Amino acid sequence: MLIVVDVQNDFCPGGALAVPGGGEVAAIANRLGSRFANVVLTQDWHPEGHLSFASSHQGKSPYETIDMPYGPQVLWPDHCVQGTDGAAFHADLDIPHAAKIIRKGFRPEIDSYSAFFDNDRRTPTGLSEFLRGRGWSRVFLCGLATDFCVHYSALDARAEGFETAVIIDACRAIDLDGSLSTAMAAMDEAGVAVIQSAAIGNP
Ligand code: VGL
Ligand code: ZN
Repeated sequence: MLIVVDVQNDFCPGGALAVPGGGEVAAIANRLGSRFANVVLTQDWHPEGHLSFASSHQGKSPYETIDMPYGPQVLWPDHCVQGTDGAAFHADLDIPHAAKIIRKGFRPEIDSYSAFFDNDRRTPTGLSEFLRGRGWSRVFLCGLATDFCVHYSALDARAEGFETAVIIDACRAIDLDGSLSTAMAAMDEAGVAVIQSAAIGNP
């Protein structure tokens, strides 16, 4: 099955937290989506004033890191606020047979990069149970951003016992202070396969 991570306007050029080349992922994800019978989409979905926003912390600027009770947290520009155009999926994303949309990051005081758990690593989104309930043991990931939500989703997929592959040419990265190389090393270490979309035949 395929998980398409956060292909939303705010992560695409013109958006509040634009990922370089982010918009290119929509068409690639559509092509991939047509090869998979089973697809889940994720959607970053923050309330106004979310604690991952720099604007919620006096004197702090976007891309600074602070300590939260659950560990270090990068502060972001306000993005993917529930119900806004920035939180909507990119207009080109077209995978009508996607069976489920996992919304994440909706608790005001905690971020959620992963499609499986909030950043405290404790609160599940329910995705593992959904996948297991259908007997799916292998997940492929694509989307935004390689070094944040794709990365953490891939690590959690492995930790939850799923065979996991990231389709790297169908992802784009933020790359903040070396975060992309850190993410690639962590995924390698965890046993996440990194593949090209050309390798997808009939999964
Ligand atoms: C993401 C930063 C903040 C992502 C979400 O989708 O990778 N990154 N919220
Ligand atoms: Zn976010």
